Parts: sequence; C-alpha cells; structure tokens
Amino acid sequence: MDKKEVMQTLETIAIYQEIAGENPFKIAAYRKAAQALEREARTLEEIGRPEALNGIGKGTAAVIEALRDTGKSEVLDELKAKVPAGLPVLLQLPGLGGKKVGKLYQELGITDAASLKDACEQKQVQTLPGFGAKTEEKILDALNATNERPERLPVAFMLQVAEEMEAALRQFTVVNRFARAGSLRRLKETVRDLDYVISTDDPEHVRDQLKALAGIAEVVADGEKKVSLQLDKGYPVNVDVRIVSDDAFASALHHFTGSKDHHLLMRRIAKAQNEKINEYGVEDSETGKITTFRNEKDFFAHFGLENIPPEAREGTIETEWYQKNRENIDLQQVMGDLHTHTVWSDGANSIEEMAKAAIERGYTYMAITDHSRFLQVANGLSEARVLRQQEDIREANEKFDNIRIFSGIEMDIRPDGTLDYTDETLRQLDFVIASIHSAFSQSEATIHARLNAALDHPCVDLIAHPTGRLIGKRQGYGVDLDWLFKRAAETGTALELNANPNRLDLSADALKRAVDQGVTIAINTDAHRAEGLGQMAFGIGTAKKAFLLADQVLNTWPLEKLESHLKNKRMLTEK
Ligand code: DGT
Ligand code: CA
Ligand code: CA
Ligand code: ZN
Repeated sequence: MDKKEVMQTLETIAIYQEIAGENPFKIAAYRKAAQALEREARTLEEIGRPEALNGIGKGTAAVIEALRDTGKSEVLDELKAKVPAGLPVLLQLPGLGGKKVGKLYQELGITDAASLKDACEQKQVQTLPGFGAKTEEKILDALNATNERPERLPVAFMLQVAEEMEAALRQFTVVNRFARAGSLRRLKETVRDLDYVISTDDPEHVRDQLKALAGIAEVVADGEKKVSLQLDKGYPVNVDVRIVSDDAFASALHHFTGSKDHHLLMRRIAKAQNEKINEYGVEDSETGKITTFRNEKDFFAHFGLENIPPEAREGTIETEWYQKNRENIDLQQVMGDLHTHTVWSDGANSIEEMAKAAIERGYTYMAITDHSRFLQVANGLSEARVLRQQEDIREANEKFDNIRIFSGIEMDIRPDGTLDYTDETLRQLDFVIASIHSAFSQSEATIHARLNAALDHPCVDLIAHPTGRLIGKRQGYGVDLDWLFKRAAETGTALELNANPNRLDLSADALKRAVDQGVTIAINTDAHRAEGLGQMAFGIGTAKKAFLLADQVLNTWPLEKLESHLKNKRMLTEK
C-alpha cells in the first residue's frame, strides 16, 4: 500500500473500533498516526521507520509497516470478523459515524439496515443519548430512500461494475472477442444498464459461463442470442449480453452501442445508397445480399465516413463531422497533464513518482499542482511550503531530462472572494490553477465575484472543475456558464475539463459552447495517485463527445507553444 491507502486504512480501523466499542485512547492513537502521515511530505519508503515520526507509537507503527509491506493488517482482519457485516454500510446514512453506529450496535443490538429500520419505527433510537427524534426521522427517511435504485446511475459507479465484469469475461474460454456496448461505451454521464457483445463459435458454452458468474442476483433472460443478468452491487445492475458469430460482431457492436438517434442518421445515409442496416450487417435493398465487416472502421468506411468514436454517436452532427478529416482530438495527442497532486498535499505519490508515471505515458510536460493553505483538510500548502516544494521540483527537473515539470498550485478562491496566495508568491509559480472548493450555496453574484478575482489575475492560468459538480451526487455552485465562457475568453484564462469520471467538469454540452465562444480548454486528471493519470481517457472521451479539435486543447500543444501562451496572459494583463 502507498501512504494514502495506509492513512485511509488507519481511519477504517478507527471506525471499526468505534463500532466495536473499543477503548477511546486506542482509537485516538490510530487517528493520530494517520494525521502524522498526512503532515509528512515524504513517501512511506522515504520515511522508513514510522516510529521515528511524532505521533506514531510502537503499536500503530507495526500496523503501518504491515500495511505497507503486505497490504494487510491483522488488527483490521480481526475487527472485520468481529463487527457484523451489516453495520459498516450504515455509515453512509446522514449523521451516522463510527461512534453512533457503535451505540446502535451495543445499546440496541442493531446489526444491519433492517434492524435499524425496525428500531426507528419503534422509536427506540431517539431514546439513545446523542440521538433525538429529528435524527431518528432523518435516518428512517434515508433508509426508505436507499432501497430505491435511481433509474440511471453515475458513470463512475458503472465503470467500476464494468471493469469487474470485464475482468471475468477475459477469463472465459471459447470467446473470439468481446466489447462493451451501450451508453457506457458512449461515455454518457449516467447509465441505466450495461451491454456487451461477445463473439463465439460455441454460444452454449458462453451462456453457461455467464450464468455461472459470481455475484448474480438473478438470470433475467436466457435466450440463444441474449443473456440478461442482474448483479447485486448494492443496487441491482442489469447486464445485457448479446452472443454473435464473428462475422456479425462489428455490426452487432455498432447496433448495440447505439444511440438510437445515431442509428436514425446512419439509416438515412444507408437508404440513400439503397441499403438497410441491421444488427447482422448491411443489406442490399434490391438483391437482399448481406455485407459484413471485420470491424466498425470498415463499417463506417462503407458509408464514406471516418471511424466515428462511440462517444460522438448521439445523433447530432457526427455523420457530417466525420465526413471530413479534421484534427479531431485523440489520446495520443495529449502532451501532458496540468493538474496533479502529490504527498505534499493530499496525494499518494511523490513528485518523482508522478513524474515517472507521466514519462511512462509519453508526456513531455506536466504540472504539479498541490492544494493551497485554505484547504486544510487536504493538507494545503502554506506559501513557504510551496516555495520549498519548488526546490524539489527543480531537482526533479534536473534528474529527468525527458519531461518538463511545471511548479504549480491549485489555489483556493476563498469564500470571501480573495485568493489564497499573495501576488508575490503567484509570480514565482509556473502554472496557477484557481478552484472553488467551499461555500457552494452562495448566490450567483457572489460566485461570479469570486471567479472574477481569479479570471482578472494575470497569474491565474486555469479555472479547475468550473462548476464543482459531482455526477449524481452534487449539483455544483451557481455559475452562469455563458458568462464564464465570455470572461474566460476575454481574459485568456483556460477552463478545465476535469477527466475524473466523478466530475467530467465541464460537461460535453458545456465544452462545445465554451470553444464556440473562443475559450481554450485544458484536459486534466486531477490525479491524486500515479494510476490516476490514466483517467485522461475519460477526458478525451468527453472531448470527443463535444467534437473538440486538438488545437482548442492547451495540453495537446508542444511545450514551446504552451510556454509562450502562459507568458502571454501575464504580459497582457500585468500592470
Ligand atoms: P441506457 O439507457 O443508459 O442503458 O442507454 P443505452 O443506449 O445503453 O440503451 P439500451 O441498453 O436500451 O440499448 C443499447 C443499444 O441498443 C441502444 O443504444 C441502441 C440499441 N437498441 C436497443 N433497443 C433498440 C431499439 O428498439 N431500436 C434501435 N434502433 N436500437 C435499439
Ligand atoms: Ca445500456
Ligand atoms: Ca441494455
Ligand atoms: Zn485538484
């Protein structure tokens, strides 16, 4: 485990101990140890012996070392065996932390959501110290609400389910090839169910393997060409699997990728050349002859089109757009990631580890942008610390000669509309991101005033996650996007497409409007660990959905062009 995972596990141990009703001093020791690691800018390997740190004793040090070396902890395993499995999920309910769940367990013998619901209905919960009638009512409301699955689930959640599903499909025998289809392949923000197409010469055997998968709550349909499963992922999640022969694979994949509106556009084009498209191939309307395709690229080529990426297939302008060979954006064109975190604030990896990961991705530049001091929960950097970090970044630049590492910051725009750093500090940084992380409920006018403080500042290069939304979880703050696009364009401030699938902020719709108004976009992962850099793919997928061109995206530019662009805002606006 890396440092961040260890910290999270220490917190998990503390919570389990609270539920189990263990000694408060012991619990506090785990939290203290996690805080000691949080304060440290070094990685676990660099720290060496955890006991050397203030706040870490013998017992917690042993746990940290075990987690670091083996990813496991006996203490946690024992707690997990001891605490009823239905209790930890109750932590998701409003107002319930480890201590309160512990009380429910120890005082009322509650062990899961069902027994908690009973206790609420019998008004037993309000009798406990620290709980009132209001708390009880809130818990009951939440319990009733969580039983219902929303019609559509956030893409980040479904991506996880899909990755597990695909890990299992890769183990199947007698499969020629398989692919994700449906709205998840199109990278819609929310997804109703998962769709797959599998090519095989032995459908019977594939069906058997599907029905034998782990975690199936129900086999919904079991036909020769289609098997539908319901998985239990906390919510019921349906998976439709189409089983086809290999010559029909490309057409089936296109058909079940959709969207329905995209199919309408394609059928019109087919009709004009006297053909019909179906899930088996393309049929000549006169002779009835069916043409099949090796892959989707060949399918689109049959209609004189470029290979339309799934993300763009929403039935809007894609069939016109992909007739011409434009500089459409692609993952290979990304030259760097301009929003990344390290152990200096709330990231899991060191500057060097992040730089190595960026080099492995073939990047020629990157920006290290840890949080600024206002964001205390993320161990935000004081101005003195960011300047010390700059020294380390300078060293890393000397060590790695195949990547340019910008020394940057993700600076908070504070609730009172002031920026978190002085001009003097900002001037010393290569890349300045401004972000809103607080006071989301302020009026639109107040939010705009906050954004103006950043937009009008000569050193601010980028506004990160411009709406603050979390898909399916949080709406974001009140900002008039067309106002923001106008201001970003006139001040030469770039706006972010945050590639984290929980965010995708700006959205595809917003992005299209932004570039139409002359805004420059930066697609960043906001990675808090080295593997996080891989989320760039979701940013590029969203960019394809928005029909962005490479030239509209800052971090596809060569280093020299990017650097002169960054100088420009400072020169034009600095007095
Ligand atoms: P969702 O609602 O998030 O599951 O969205 P999709 O697009 O994944 O919809 P789904 O799962 O009902 O179907 C997958 C694809 O299969 C859909 O995008 C297009 C194709 N498809 C399904 N039913 C029909 C239909 O009645 N007509 C046509 N033309 N295509 C269909
Ligand atoms: Ca679907
Ligand atoms: Ca479906
Ligand atoms: Zn960030």
